[in-house]
Amino acid sequence: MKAIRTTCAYCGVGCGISATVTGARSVKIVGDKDHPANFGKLCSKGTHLGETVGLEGRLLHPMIGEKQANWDEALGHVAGKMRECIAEHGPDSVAFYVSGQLLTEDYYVANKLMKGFVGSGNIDTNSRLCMASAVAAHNRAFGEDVVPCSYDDLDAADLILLVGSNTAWCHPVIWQRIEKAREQRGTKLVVIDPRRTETAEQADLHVPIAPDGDVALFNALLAEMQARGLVDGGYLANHVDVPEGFWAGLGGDHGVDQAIFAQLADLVAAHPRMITLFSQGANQSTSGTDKGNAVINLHLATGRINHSGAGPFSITGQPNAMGGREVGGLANMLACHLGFSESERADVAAFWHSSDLAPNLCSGPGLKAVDMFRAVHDGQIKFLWVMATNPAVSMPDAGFVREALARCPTVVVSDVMADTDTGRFAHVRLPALAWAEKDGTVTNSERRISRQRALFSAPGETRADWQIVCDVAALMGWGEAFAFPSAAAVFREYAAMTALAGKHGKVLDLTDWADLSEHGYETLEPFQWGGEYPLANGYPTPDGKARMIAVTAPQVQADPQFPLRLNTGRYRDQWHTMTRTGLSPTLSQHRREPLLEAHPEDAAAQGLVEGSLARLVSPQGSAIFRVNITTAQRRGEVFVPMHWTDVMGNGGRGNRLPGQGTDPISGQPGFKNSAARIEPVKPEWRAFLVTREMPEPEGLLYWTRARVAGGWLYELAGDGLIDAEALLPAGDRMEAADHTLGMRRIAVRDGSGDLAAALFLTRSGHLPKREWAAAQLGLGEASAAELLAGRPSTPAPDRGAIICVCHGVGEQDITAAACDGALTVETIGKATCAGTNCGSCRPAITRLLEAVRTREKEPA
Ligand SMILES: Nc1nc2c(c(=O)[nH]1)N[C@H]1C(S)=C(S)[C@@H](COP(=O)(O)OP(=O)(O)OC[C@H]3O[C@@H](n4cnc5c(=O)[nH]c(N)nc54)[C@H](O)[C@@H]3O)O[C@H]1N2
Ligand SMILES: Nc1nc2c(c(=O)[nH]1)N[C@H]1C(S)=C(S)[C@@H](COP(=O)(O)OP(=O)(O)OC[C@H]3O[C@@H](n4cnc5c(=O)[nH]c(N)nc54)[C@H](O)[C@@H]3O)O[C@H]1N2
Ligand code: SF4
Ligand SMILES: [Mo]
Repeated sequence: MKAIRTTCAYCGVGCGISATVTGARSVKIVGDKDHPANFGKLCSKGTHLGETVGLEGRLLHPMIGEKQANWDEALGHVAGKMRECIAEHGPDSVAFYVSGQLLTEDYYVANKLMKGFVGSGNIDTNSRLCMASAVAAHNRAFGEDVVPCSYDDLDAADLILLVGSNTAWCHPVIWQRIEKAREQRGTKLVVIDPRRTETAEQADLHVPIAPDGDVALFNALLAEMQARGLVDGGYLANHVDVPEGFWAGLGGDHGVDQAIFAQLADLVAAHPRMITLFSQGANQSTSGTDKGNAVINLHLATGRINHSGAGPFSITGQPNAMGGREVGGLANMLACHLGFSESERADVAAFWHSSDLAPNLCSGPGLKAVDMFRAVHDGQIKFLWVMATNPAVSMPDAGFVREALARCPTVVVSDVMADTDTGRFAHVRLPALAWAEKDGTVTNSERRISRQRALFSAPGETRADWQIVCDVAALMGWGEAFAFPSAAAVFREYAAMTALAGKHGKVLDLTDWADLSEHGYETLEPFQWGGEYPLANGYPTPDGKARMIAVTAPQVQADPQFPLRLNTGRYRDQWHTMTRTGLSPTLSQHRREPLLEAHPEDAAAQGLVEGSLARLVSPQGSAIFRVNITTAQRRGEVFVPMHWTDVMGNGGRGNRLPGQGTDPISGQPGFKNSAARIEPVKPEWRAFLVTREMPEPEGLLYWTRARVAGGWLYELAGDGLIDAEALLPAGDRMEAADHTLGMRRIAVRDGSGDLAAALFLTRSGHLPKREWAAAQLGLGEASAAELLAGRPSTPAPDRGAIICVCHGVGEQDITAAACDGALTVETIGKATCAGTNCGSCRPAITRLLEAVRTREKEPA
């Protein structure tokens, strides 16, 4: 079998993969040693992509309502509704909500259809929730959305500041690169994050900043550099426009502990080769654009930009967040980094021929995501097409978004999965090709364009996203402009169109690829547009100078009803709304449940103990989580994951809570700093269920499910009696109960005597070990007595939480090895194999080793 080179489905690092197909739907995945983004490395998510390529849960046929339809019916329905809507209510009654998980080719045709032919600006993307503030900051400072750094700069920097980035979990291969640089050349690392994440734990300095304290901190740092004489007057004079009164406006309280601030300032002063990597702690804020500019100001003022090892580096989240920005998928851009001026519009109209086919080029920007869903809610938008994103989960105030979807006369969803929270609101569902089936290009954080290549043929009736859009466009009567014979043809047109960007003074330029042949596209090697330092020859502004932007710290208004600040984000091994990673037993081990992380004093104030349940309440809604008490949280702040959905449970749905507040410039929601409070939840009973089937529990206070090998593990809690019938499959049933303890255990075997399900309930006591119970699924020898006793007759050693998912190594295994003298990540690797494959767990191992060392130092 020949290996096929492709690009990872997940994050914006954009790692190259070498994939060898090993069966009808199976594939062996290794890192591509020749790919300049990862040089052969992959994190846990990339490594386990093979577990997500099966057809379980896939949407394989077009659906109108709950009825399977053929493509002609489904496309006819979509085009018919869209035509009706435009005719009756005008083009702005139609909207597309798309995604950084579309390929550039998909994005290009969707944008062309909406802005060039439907004639509305109403196409926005989930990048609004992700990158919009960085985009706006780039536009303000540089005149164009251009990232001025490359990954190589991480190897060349002497100091790396991470602002609002949990790099070790969310960009693990960049993290490994940073670690290597630290090892090899002593690069210093600072993490600016309110939480002490695994990333922060590894840093030379952790700055536990107050939520949204970044603008004040960076202003203060810049003032400090000025006071120390480190501002680069020559660079400013030649290359930067500084607004009047700028320096006087830098004052103000930064709120960071003075000693920590002094250490930070010393590090920044001592290391001119400095990279500031920023991510969602910066972008997802009502002051996100200002944060980006505060970071960029520091780099411009000190001349730390456009040369090796220096620059402000916004890293992207999704595999093609950058490609979407390039083609113009954001509502406030037209196409190819162009805006809506008369001359830009005229050139775009001429290029797309929309002027003669349909005189329809949109007249200005469309609605940004949050406003778009408001317009759906209030009935202005009557036709919404969602592609490759799950807004019923991932938008802020998701309860409101669900109401909007429920009210919308036509909701079309293109997805790869049959059952998603957003799909449940769809009138039409269109089956798209998934990763490993689709062909096209993605652009990563460093502007590098790589191919995703198909490994398998299209299952069922699935079609490429770009093809689906072109099919609808053809039915609308615009076929001539959408008659692309291949993904390569779309790419060529897009590459040719970037000539317009050049004409209007932009840096984006792919015209060298405008004549790429089919073969050239097939064999395309990863390439970086703009080169390493695309802004080194002047900024794309009228005077060629960058702009410093005066920014001031935001004011926070305390709400006594909701005294806590709610922060949200990601887990190491889950991807967003879990539609794919949630199917992997390996990846599901790291965190099986959505945790509410709270400081010990905040937990104690509500009488919450570790592992209990708590209700998190905001003005928008509430959700129940498992409590995790940790000093990694600052007092007064709590953290929950964004991942859990209706499909995965009724607990942990974090996105019901953040409000609709957005950054006034970028329109990006402030996901990381909402008002909230916590309340204890005291269910009468707790239970868990291991089962080969997938029941949908009803009427419970709390339930979540997680994938395990051979089935699912459910956590359950409720009041009154449990409806065991509704949860358990038919079969040979054995039951044990102890009414004084309020204990109930039920095991169900199938016709061949194998364990099909087991339910364990308690009202006051302990529950058996989940790992052990889950491992009995499907086993014939699982003895009824053992199961009903709730423990194996020969107990296996307790391995604790799984730390290394690749090799299945538990916390206890690592601690035991450490006590035997393996006190480095390397020797732990030799002793247990942990951390020797993808390396994603190495920060967690370091943390355990720290704990063992601290324990050893304590007097017995
Ligand atoms: N495992 C995994 N990796 C992923 C993804 C995933 O779903 N799972 N998604 C991908 C995507 S699309 C994205 S956008 C990236 C996101 O990658 P990251 O931005 O690294 O991830 P987050 O967990 O959203 O948030 C980062 C950190 O910002 C901190 N923060 C919160 N408020 C503030 C603040 O006011 N100031 C500062 N300085 N920090 C703050 C949070 O505590 C959090 O630790 O990850 C990508 N990679
Ligand atoms: N509270 C909170 N909320 C957040 C964030 C946060 O930090 N906190 N982060 C925000 C950020 S940065 C992001 S990027 C968003 C992500 O949020 P979403 O984009 O909503 O999350 P995903 O689960 O990635 O959704 C992708 C959907 O597309 C489907 N899909 C996958 N591949 C394809 C394909 O090739 N074609 C089609 N048509 N469909 C496909 C998947 O099955 C899934 O339903 O969440 C945002 N929401
Ligand atoms: S860091 Fe991990 S998730 Fe991101 S692209 Fe690389 S392998 Fe994929
Ligand atoms: Mo993102």
